[in-house]
This record gives sequence, structure tokens and C-alpha cells, in this order.
Amino acid sequence: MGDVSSSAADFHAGFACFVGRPNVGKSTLMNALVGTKVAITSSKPQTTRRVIRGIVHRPDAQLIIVDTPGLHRPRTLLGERLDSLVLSTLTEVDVIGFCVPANEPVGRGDKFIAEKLAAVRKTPVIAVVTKCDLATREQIAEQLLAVSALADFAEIVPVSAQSGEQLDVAADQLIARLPVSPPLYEGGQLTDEPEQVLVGELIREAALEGVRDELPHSIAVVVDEMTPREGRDGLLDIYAHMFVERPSQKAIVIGHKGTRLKDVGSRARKQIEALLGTRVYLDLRISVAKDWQRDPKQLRRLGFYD
Ligand SMILES: Nc1nc2c(ncn2[C@@H]2O[C@H](COP(=O)(O)OP(=O)(O)OP(=O)(O)O)[C@@H](O)[C@H]2O)c(=O)[nH]1
Ligand SMILES: [Mg+2]
Repeated sequence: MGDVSSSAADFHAGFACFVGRPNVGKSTLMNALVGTKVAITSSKPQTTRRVIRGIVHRPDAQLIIVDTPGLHRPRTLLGERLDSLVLSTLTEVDVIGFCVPANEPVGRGDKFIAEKLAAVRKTPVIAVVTKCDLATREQIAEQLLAVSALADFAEIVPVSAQSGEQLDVAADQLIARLPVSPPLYEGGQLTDEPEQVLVGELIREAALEGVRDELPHSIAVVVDEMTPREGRDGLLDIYAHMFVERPSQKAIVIGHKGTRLKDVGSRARKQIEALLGTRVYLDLRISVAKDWQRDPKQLRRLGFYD
């Protein structure tokens, strides 16, 4: 065990949050650093809708990463709620990781966020250039310059969550800015997200696959109940509801003779079984919650509070 008193003085623990435009790879980066899938990811912008915490354990530190929804100029009430969620998170962390992808030019969306970050002056900001596996060396070099022109960052780190390149460097840079503190979570705990929420997210991730246009934004999932089946060891009954905004969307999600919905259910079930380590019976229903993204009452029902 070694000398407990001196190791306690050397232990660092605290919070980092990842911010950036939608779809720049924040959740993928958090998952890669934590080493497991804590947050769902997709090729559709605005996948993350909650503040999700993932925990990185080191012998001398505990880094709690707070993944946030992509920050953008909101077009719906949901968008407004998500933006204010991100902004309030910024003030509560020890260090901010501002994610900008290597393979897209720095643009207005990034400037918009850099301005927001300038407002939380006390908190150090590390710029993380993501998806470097998708860019050439020259592009990465140019991107580092363009990003450094955005603001005066404490550090700029190019990474790839896909190849794993430089992930340790990014983690080190974040950890270096954490205060001396005992661990805040138990060893081995990778997230503090309730199982019911993780399950709902896995269903939504399965539903996002293969749908296009506005539909991804219109999908919400609520898990109503999770109960062990009586008399059947190791079987969990899960009752969940998927919501869309219009009847036409419902038809798309259900698919011809219900094949799409069935497919979504079985893909989600496999993911849930892997997460919980138990067999699952998934009862997945679909309903229309008319224009829920713009309706305060519906938003509350779906768990998005103001
Ligand atoms: N090639 C490559 N793709 C990546 C990398 N990181 C993320 N992606 C892809 O980029 C897309 C978006 O990733 P997410 O992690 O969902 O992005 P996000 O920033 O969390 O998005 P929002 O939650 O919508 O704000 C997904 O298709 C990922 O697979 C990377 O390092 N390399
Ligand atoms: Mg995300």
C-alpha cells in the first residue's frame, strides 16, 4: 500500500468537461478515455442530450469527464435547454476540453463557442483537435494554427479517439489541472448514470441508425420499467417507449410490416444485454408526442427540465 499520508497529498481528482459543436467527437473521446461505452455516439449531429459523466481511474488521479450536448445556435426549445445545460456545466468544472475536429475548417460555430468560453475566465481551457486519423499531417498542422488563433488556450492537443493516438497526452493535460483531492468515486465505477438512463440511450442509439434528415432529432426514448422476471433467473423485462413528433415519422420508424422497429429492438437488446450482463426481454412501443422539441410540457415529461 505504501505511505498513505503522502499518497493522499499526491492524489488529484476533479472534473473536466468536453464542449464543442455537435458531431465533433466529444462522446467518442470520452468513451475512449474511460475505456468503455458510457455515452452513445452517432454520425448524426446532436446525439448527446444529457450531461453524462464518465470516470477515468489512474493510480494517482481520478478524472471525471463530463460530456455535454453539442453547443449550437438553438432552433427549438430543446436546443435552448441543452445550450443552457452546457453553459452551466462550464462553470462547475476544473478544466474544459474544447473539441474541434481536424478535418473541418474552423468556422462560426467554433468562434461562437470560443466566445462563450471566454466568459468563464477562471477555468483553464485545453483545445483538443479531434479525428486526426481523418486528416493529413499538413492539415493537422494548419488546424493547430487556426485553433490557436481562436483564443489563448492553456494547451492544444491533437488526438484520434479512433486510433487512440495521443489520448494519454490529452488525459495527462486534463489531469494536470485537477486539484489535490481524494477520489470522488469508488474504484472501478465508470459512470454515475442510472441504468435506466443508459438503457434508454442505447435504444435511442439503435433507433438513430439508418434514419435521415430531421428524424434523428425527433426521437426520444423513455424507459418506463425494468423488472426481473419472476420465476426466471437472470431475465430482465424492460418496458420502453419511443416518441416521435409526427404520425408520418412513426410510420417510418415502424417500417414495412414492423420490420424496422423489430430490428431496432433486437439491436438495442443486444447492447443492453452486454451492458447489464443479463438476458433481456425488451418491450418497445412507439408513440407520437406532437412537436415535443418545442413543447415545455412534453419536454418535462421526457426529462428535459428548464
Ligand atoms: N474517424 C474518426 N471518427 C470519429 C472520431 N471521433 C468520433 N468520430 C465519429 O464522429 C461522429 C460523431 O461522434 P460523437 O462522439 O457522437 O460526436 P459528439 O461531439 O459527441 O456529437 P453530439 O453529441 O451530437 O454533440 C461519429 O460517427 C463518430 O464515430 C475519430 O477520432 N476518428
Ligand atoms: Mg455526444
